[in-house]
Amino acid sequence: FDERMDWFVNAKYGMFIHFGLYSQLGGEWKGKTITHYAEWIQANADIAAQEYTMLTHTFNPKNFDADFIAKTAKEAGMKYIVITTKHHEGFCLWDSKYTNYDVASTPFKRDILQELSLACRKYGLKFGTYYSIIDWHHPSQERNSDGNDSWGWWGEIRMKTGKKSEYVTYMKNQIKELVEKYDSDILWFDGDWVHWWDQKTGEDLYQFIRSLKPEIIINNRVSKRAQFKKDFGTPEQEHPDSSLKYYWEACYTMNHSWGFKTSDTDWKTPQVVYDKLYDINAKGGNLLLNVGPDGNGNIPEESVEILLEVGKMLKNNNK
Ligand code: FUL
Repeated sequence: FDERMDWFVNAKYGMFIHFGLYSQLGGEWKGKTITHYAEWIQANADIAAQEYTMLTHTFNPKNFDADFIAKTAKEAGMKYIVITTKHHEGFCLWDSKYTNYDVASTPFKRDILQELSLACRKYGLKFGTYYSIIDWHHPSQERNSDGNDSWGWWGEIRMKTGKKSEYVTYMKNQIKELVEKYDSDILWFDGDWVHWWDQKTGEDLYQFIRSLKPEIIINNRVSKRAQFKKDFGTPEQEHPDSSLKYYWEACYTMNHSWGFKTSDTDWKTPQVVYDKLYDINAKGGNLLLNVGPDGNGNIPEESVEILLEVGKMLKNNNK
């Protein structure tokens, strides 16, 4: 039992936001719809780094409305929001001192994390930051020429010899920004499966973050998720059928893709979402339910409708 985890356990329900350069493409590249997740399009359509980088010139999600998003989450019965501050593509949604591959170098310029973290405070929501260990843009990493596992070449991206400590320093500097500038309540890591990321490096990073903000909550993908269960487990698009010995949060999409995908219209009904939430909570877990805003910054209407409908159902049942 850990007091630090109190708010998290009581929260039960949160919003995941997948947003990045890929959101502009909606899962399509040069007229073709790509298979699998839209936020993986750089890998799945095998887009050359130079060409992908051009997406910074057109990143201008003018309709991004942090107040609306936080208000919708609140009305939906959610207690926290976790946003992809840097997904595998490496692009940063805040003005980072440590890279130019960030929102400040786009026509949009606005600091998305600043706006969203403030909106969360306004509506009494906790604010969490997703941060990918894998980074397809950082010069320390390169394509694995012999990778042929299920994630493909990019999913097994390799650390260049002698570059690991430089990259870990980059991670620490950026995480310090997330904690100090935006007072992040949850650090949500991802990409722990790459071979060069080991349990020890992850545990050291965990300690480093706790030293910056002792009460912060960190997911288990900070280290190797199969071995490491602190602070909470992260089943993805599935959840255990009974309670567990450790804290956990299941993340789910409302359709299939995390990132915005035009062709992905197979939405779960509000009843299905409600039942999942109920089942997960009954087994002691949280539900982190995803939305993928489009290139203009709009959350798909269907997502908003589902969220608000589930919110009503929760109210009617006094949850
Ligand atoms: C996975 C990622 O590869 C997906 O793109 C998504 O972010 C999901 C929540 O985690 O590991």
